[in-house]
Amino acid sequence: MISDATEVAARVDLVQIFIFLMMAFWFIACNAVLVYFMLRYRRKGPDDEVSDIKGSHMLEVVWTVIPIILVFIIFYVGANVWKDLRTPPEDAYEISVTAQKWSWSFKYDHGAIKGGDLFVPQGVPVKLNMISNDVIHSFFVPEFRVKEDVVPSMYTNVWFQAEHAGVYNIFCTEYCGKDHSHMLGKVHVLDPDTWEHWVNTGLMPGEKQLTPVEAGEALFVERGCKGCHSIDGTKLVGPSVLDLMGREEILEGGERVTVDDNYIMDSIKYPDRQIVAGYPKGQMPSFDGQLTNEDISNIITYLKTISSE
Ligand code: HEC
Ligand SMILES: [Cu+2]
Repeated sequence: MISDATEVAARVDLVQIFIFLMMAFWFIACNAVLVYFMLRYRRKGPDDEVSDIKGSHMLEVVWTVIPIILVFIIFYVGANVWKDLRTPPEDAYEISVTAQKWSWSFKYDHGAIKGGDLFVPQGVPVKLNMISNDVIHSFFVPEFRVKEDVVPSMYTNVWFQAEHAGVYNIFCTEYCGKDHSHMLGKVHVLDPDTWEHWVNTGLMPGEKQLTPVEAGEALFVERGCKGCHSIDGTKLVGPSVLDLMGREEILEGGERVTVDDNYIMDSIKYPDRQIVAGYPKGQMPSFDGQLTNEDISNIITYLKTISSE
C-alpha cells in the first residue's frame, strides 16, 4: 500500500493514511453516538416529557478546541512533507523537460535530447526544470507522488530521488487537447553501471543502434507526430504523411510547393511559415531545438518509406 519508489512517496502515503484513519475514527464515533442517542432519547409517547436543555459552554469549548487541534496536526504533518517535496537538494542532477502537444522531451547535461521516456540515475536526487511550448500540461509520476503543472512562459519544477532501479509511468494530468490521454511516457531508473552506459552510448544494455528508418519511426511515435499525422491517408489534425515526399502541396495563399527534404525540415522546425491549405495554423508545435538535425533526417528517411506503392 505504501509506495517505496522514493522516500518522500512513503511519507506522502503516511500522511494520507493518517488523515484517512482519523476521518474514519471520527466518522464511526460520531455516527455511533448519533444512533445511540436516537434510541436512548426517543420520545416514547404523547405523554413523554422532554427535558429542555439550554446551551453548555463546556461542551462548546470542547467541540471547538479538539477539532482545531486536530486540524493543526493535519496541517503540521502535511506541511512538513510538502516542504521537502518542494525543496530540491542543492546538488540535484538537473534535466530540462519540455511539454508540447502531445509528448514530453527531456534534455540532459551531456547534450542528449530524448523524447517519450525519461532516464534517471538511481539513488541520486533529480530535479526537472519544466516548461511548455503550447498549452498547460501537468507532469505526474504516480509512484513518486510528484505532480506539477507545466505551463508556457514560466519554469516549474519537481524533484525526486528514485530508490530502486525500474520503470515507472509518466502521465499528463491536465487536459491538453485531443490526444491528451496519449501523452504518456516512462521513467527508467537506472543503476549506476547502466546509467554510465546509457550516458555514454544513448542505449540500454543489449539494445542495438537503430537504423535511420527505425529511429525515425520511433521518433514519429514518441514525439506525438502520429497523433496528428496518419500514415494511411486518413486526415487527422494535420495532413497524412502517406506519399508525402514529392507530392505537390497547395499552401495557404495559393502557392504550390513540391515536398522535398528541406520543406519537411522547415515544416518540423517552423511549422507556421508554410501552412498547408485547409489546415489550421498554430496547431503543430515547433520542434526547433527539440530534435537534433540527426533526428530530423531520421524522420525524413522514415517518411520516405511511407508510400502506397
Ligand atoms: C498537434 C498536432 C501536430 C503534431 C504533434 C505534429 N504536427 Fe505536423 N502538422 C500539423 C498540422 C495541423 C499541419 C498542417 C498545417 C501546417 O502546415 O503547419 C502540419 C504539417 C506538417 C507537415 C507538412 C505536411 C504537408 O502535407 O505538407 C509536416 C512534414 C509535418 N507536419 C511533420 C510533423 C512531424 C515530423 C511531427 C513530429 C515531430 C509533427 N508534424 C507533429 C499538426 C501536428
Ligand atoms: Cu498534456
